[in-house]
Amino acid sequence: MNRQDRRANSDPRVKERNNRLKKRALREAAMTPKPPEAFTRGIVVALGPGICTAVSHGVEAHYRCDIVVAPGDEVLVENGKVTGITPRRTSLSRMDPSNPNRERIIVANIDLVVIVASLTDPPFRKGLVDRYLAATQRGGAKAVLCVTKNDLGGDLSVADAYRQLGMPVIVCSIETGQGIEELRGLLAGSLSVLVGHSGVGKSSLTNALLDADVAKTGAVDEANRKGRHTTTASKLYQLKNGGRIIDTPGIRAFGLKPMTKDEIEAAFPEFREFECRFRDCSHDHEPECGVKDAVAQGLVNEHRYQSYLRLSMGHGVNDGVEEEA
Ligand SMILES: Nc1nc2c(ncn2[C@@H]2O[C@H](COP(=O)(O)OP(=O)(O)O)[C@@H](O)[C@H]2O)c(=O)[nH]1
Ligand SMILES: [Mg+2]
Ligand SMILES: [Zn+2]
Repeated sequence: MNRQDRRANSDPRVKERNNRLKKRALREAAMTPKPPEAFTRGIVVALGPGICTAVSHGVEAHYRCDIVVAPGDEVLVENGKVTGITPRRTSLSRMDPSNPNRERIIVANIDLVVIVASLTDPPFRKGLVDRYLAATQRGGAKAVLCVTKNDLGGDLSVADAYRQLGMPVIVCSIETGQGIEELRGLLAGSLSVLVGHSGVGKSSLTNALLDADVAKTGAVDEANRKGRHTTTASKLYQLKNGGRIIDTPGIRAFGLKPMTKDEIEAAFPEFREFECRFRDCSHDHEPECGVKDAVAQGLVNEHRYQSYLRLSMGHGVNDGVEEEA
């Protein structure tokens, strides 16, 4: 500071003017849009090769990403690149088809797994529903069964076994609008994922729930009565009621990594009330098995018991039905 400046600084009028200028500069700085923050957190809504799309502070943007993330993950972004994941509250995984002991994460941090299954076209696959249910249980989320295409007819009693488990069951049709409002209500305020065989109507439900035509849907292939693969990647959508849903593509086969005895027991809670002669009864070949008796008396659903046997034998892959065209 030279002598002249010092003199000017001590002048009260100059001081006042300087103060005014400083205040104005501060006001202007506060109003100027800031450059994107170097560090931010976002929620993954979709994935692409080497990139992920995430929403951060209400803004959707693409970020470079070379770590394994899934829709629903909360990620840390540094300078346009995903560098970390917040520990997952829940997840839904399936077996890696090329390595039965490895898991592939489908979605993260979901509150609810909506298992979508049509009554007919394609037919209701109980084994698949039971595997999704076991995977949901394992991943820590809650499950809902959504029976679709009720306008096409079919036997609604397939859902009875699930109602008996205390699982919410919603019967829907996008043709008549049945069940859509009920489903929307159930999803309010939660993060949910729609899973199920391709062609059952997951993307159609997504569109109906959003009241918009955003998810691609496809006609069921007439030749083999299997849904055509139309959704190619999972995507997270925001509902008006604060709910968020993730639409997932059809998968070739929904396999489960071999389950532990505890995980299997947790997945079949309806067996618990029946007593067996042997403490460690596998409910398979042992005499005086309460579970087998319960099945014979119709107290435990036969197909649930068959699903249990397949899973406890480590056969978590499919139920002898080719799952996907
Ligand atoms: N009749 C009838 N058809 C439906 C219903 N929901 C979906 N579909 C049809 O089923 C086909 C597959 O639907 P899509 O939503 O693509 O199934 P996704 O593969 O599970 O996503 C499409 O042709 C839909 O129009 C329904 O409630 N009733
Ligand atoms: Mg789809
Ligand atoms: Zn037993």
